This record gives sequence, structure tokens and C-alpha cells, in this order.
Amino acid sequence: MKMIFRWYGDTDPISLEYIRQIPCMDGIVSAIYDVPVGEAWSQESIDKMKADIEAAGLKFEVIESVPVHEDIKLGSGRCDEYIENYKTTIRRLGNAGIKVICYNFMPVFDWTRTQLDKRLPDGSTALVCYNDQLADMDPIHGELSLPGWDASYKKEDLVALFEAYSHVDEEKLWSNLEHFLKEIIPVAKESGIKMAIHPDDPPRPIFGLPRIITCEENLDRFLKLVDCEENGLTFCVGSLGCDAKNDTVRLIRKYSEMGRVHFAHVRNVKLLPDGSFEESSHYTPCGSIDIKEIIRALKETNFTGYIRPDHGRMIWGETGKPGYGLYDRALGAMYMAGLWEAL
Ligand code: CS2
Ligand code: MN
Repeated sequence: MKMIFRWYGDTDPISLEYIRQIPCMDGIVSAIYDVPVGEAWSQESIDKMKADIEAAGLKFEVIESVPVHEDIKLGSGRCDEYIENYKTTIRRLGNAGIKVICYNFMPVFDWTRTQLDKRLPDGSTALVCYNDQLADMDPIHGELSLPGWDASYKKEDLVALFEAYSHVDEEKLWSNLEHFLKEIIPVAKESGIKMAIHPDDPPRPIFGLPRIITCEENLDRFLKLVDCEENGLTFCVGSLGCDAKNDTVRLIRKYSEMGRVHFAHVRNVKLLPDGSFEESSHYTPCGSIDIKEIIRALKETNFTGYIRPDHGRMIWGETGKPGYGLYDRALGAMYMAGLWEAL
């Protein structure tokens, strides 16, 4: 496995120098953030990011994410043009030596939580998703108070998007995904890149919007849409694991054995009886997922892909981007590296 760390580019309060000081770190996973969704990334900005990361003594081989424009997920509007732009970005990333691209196919919202700074008994803060609070949120009729997303959409854009998605059920979303994959996977193959879809987080429909990358049956279906290595997974343990029906240890073993896991996101969550969840430290006793068995499954299937600590708590007085502080993610990375070494 190759351990990498998510970095948000020049505006990230965490420097590349600090990341390099985490002993097990091989490289960085990042993205070009100043390009509107749907437009192609310039070769220049990709090459500059790579040069900056390499100058800091780290590798740059994984992207998270190249976002998929809503028109592609809806299969309408400027869909074809945006797919062509996506292919251009893939080719340019291939030119720069990128090996894996993480992306997701969640309508409108990426990860969803009800609070980003819930204080845990030990004084740290974490991201949480409480079902009763989620049920009270209504991005269309109520105040849009979705933590982490308030600034991303204007109210009128959201209303239009929800209206557009009212004509897209799960089956339509599947066929739009299939069309997208049939277009881009051959380009990824030519470019030496493996695509790695990220599961929906949480893995169930929210606000009436369809979600399909959620469970074993659907992951099997996804992999068969285009049945080749380049059509693979970002196995996000914490996203899939916040549905108690997903046996993440068995699933990661299964898909890693098939050679279809190119990127693993590892974090722990504490599941509550009503299906709500709180993010916890990576350390197995702190959450509901057996992280030690996750690492064992990867080890025993000879996993050679990339792995990163996913969200961390805020500890030791750190402030910054929720889920993406330095300290707890560094602890998580070292915990995983320690398990790997011991195995
Ligand atoms: C990430 C996702 O922060 C997170 O939870 O795992 O936002 C992830 O970057 C995207 O879903 C991938 O496209
Ligand atoms: Mn993830």
C-alpha cells in the first residue's frame, strides 16, 4: 500500500512540509480547485501542482476529485460537452503521471452531516450525522443550513436542481452513470489511469435525491457496467460503514481480491441505534468498525493501491477545515502504518 494525505492546495492551512514529517507518508492526493465544475483542467495548473508537491519531497499520483457536472448525472443540458471536457482532464492528468482519479456520482450534495463540531466526551470535536436533525432539514423550503454546504449553492440553483432531479429516479441515474463510464473508461485506459468511484455518504437517499453507490449489490452492479480494472472503487470504509448492513471488512476483502480497489479511505464511525453516526478516532476501540481487520483484509489480498486516513477529529486545540486537520489524521495514518507493519 502507498500512504497518502489529502491536501487542499496553497490555501490549505497545513503545509506540505508538515505532511512530509508524518513518517509513513508517500504522497499527496489533491485537486485543482479554481476551475468551475465541468471545465477542463489546464495542463499548466496540473503540472504546477505536481512540481510543488515533488519539491516538498512527496509524490503526486492520485486526484480527489475530478467533480462530475450535474448535467452529466442528469443526462441533460450540456452533458456531452462536459463529458468531452472530463476526457480532456483525464488525458492531461495522464500526461502528468497521475495513476488514480477518485470521483463520485452523488446528486447535488457530497457528504452530508448535521453538525461539524460536535464535542465528544474527551473534548475533541467531530463530524456527526443525527437522523432526527437530518429529518428536520429542508434545503428547498426551509433555511438551507446544511453544514459544509451553505456556501456552495444559491437557493434558486438548488430549486432548479431539485426540479431537474424530480425526473431522475435510481434507474435513470444508473443509465446516466453507465453512459458516462462507457465514454471515459477507454480514455482512462489509454492514459494509464484507473478511475475509482467514491461511495455515497451516507449511503442512502437524502432529501428525496437518488443515491446508488451504497451497498454490495450496487457495487457489484457498478463494477459490471464496464467490467475492467480501470473501472474501480475508492473503498471508503467510513461512508459504507455508516450503514450497519454493509460488512466493510468482508467487502473490502472481496473487492480488493478482485483487483478493483484502487484507493482506500479509512476512518472509523460510531453507529448509534437509530442509524445515526458520529465520526471517531481511527483506533478500533473508539468506533464500530474494526480497522485492524480492514487493514488485515488489505494486507492479505496484497493491496498495492493508495490509502489515506479519511476525516479526523479536531484535537489539541487545532482549528481548520472540519475533518481535515493535521493531528488526528496523522495519528490515523500512523495507526494504519503500525497495523500494516505488525501484520
Ligand atoms: C471525502 C469525499 O471528505 C470526504 O468525505 O471522502 O468528499 C470525497 O472527496 C468525494 O466524495 C469524492 O468524490
Ligand atoms: Mn471518503
